[in-house]
Amino acid sequence: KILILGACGQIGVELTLALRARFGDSNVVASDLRPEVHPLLAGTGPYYTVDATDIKAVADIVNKEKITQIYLLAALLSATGEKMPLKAWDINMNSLLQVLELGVEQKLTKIYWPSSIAVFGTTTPKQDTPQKTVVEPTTVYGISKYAGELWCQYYNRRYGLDVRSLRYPGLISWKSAPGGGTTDYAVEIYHEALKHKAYTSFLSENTYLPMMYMDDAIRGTIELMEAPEEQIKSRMAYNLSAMSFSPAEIAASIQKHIPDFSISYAPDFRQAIADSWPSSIDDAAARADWHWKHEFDLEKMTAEMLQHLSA
Ligand code: VAH
Repeated sequence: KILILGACGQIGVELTLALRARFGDSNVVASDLRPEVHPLLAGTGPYYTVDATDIKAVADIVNKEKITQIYLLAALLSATGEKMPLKAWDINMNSLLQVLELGVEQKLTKIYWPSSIAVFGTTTPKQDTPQKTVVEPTTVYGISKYAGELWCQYYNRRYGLDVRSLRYPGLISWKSAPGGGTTDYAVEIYHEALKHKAYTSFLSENTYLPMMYMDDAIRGTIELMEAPEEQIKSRMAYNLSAMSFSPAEIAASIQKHIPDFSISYAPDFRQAIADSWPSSIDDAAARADWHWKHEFDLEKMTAEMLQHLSA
């Protein structure tokens, strides 16, 4: 039975839906800070309001629901993290450390914890960033994600805990809204294109970033978690990649559907965060170890996003 912490977030909603479709609604327990469950999850399975850093409350759910796996998605992302560094560190790290400890105590069979390409910094090779390279994160979010990867590897080596992780690129989804990320422009742009046929990007036009459609990210997560343990060669997070594009390129892909859509640029504090990240990622390890392959490119994603958002 799976417990999802942070089930109402951008990834959480989609992962909860996908796991419930796979294992049955009652076998996937959703939880988040908010008192009301996300509308898309309402009535489809158990929900608890819980703070992922309150390990006693989390342990109570684990015992009550006989949980055997935890997916810990609760976190403050890059842009929010820069506004409240110590809170971001506290939420991102204390939730993880307590869940890892609980995993050992309760002998959980598997734990999932997302990392991000945000672990890479300005000293990392920017193109085709390898799985193993210089990793010097410059945001609190990136620092917490890399530190978290090292803790996951520690708990696997020391206690044999089967904890797995992925370095997600920017994720684009329509079912759930992103929150506090630097790549969120790539979600906002579709909503604005349909509403106003115009969008002002907070990243400059040639800011190339690794990106992925949410369907690919969810499928990759489930494929990673279901891979036989002996295929998991890295207990740091796996690089995961699909495509890279810039605001100018995503705007051009939208203009193929909405010819009079226009984009303007007003870079803000998030530009410096984006500039510290790679432009493209080498995910050869994921492709070799557990046969990862992406399915959505920019054109296919834009068609899907506009179709679903205008339905
Ligand atoms: C963020 N969406 O912008 C997240 C992600 C690589 C970006 O980690 O912070």
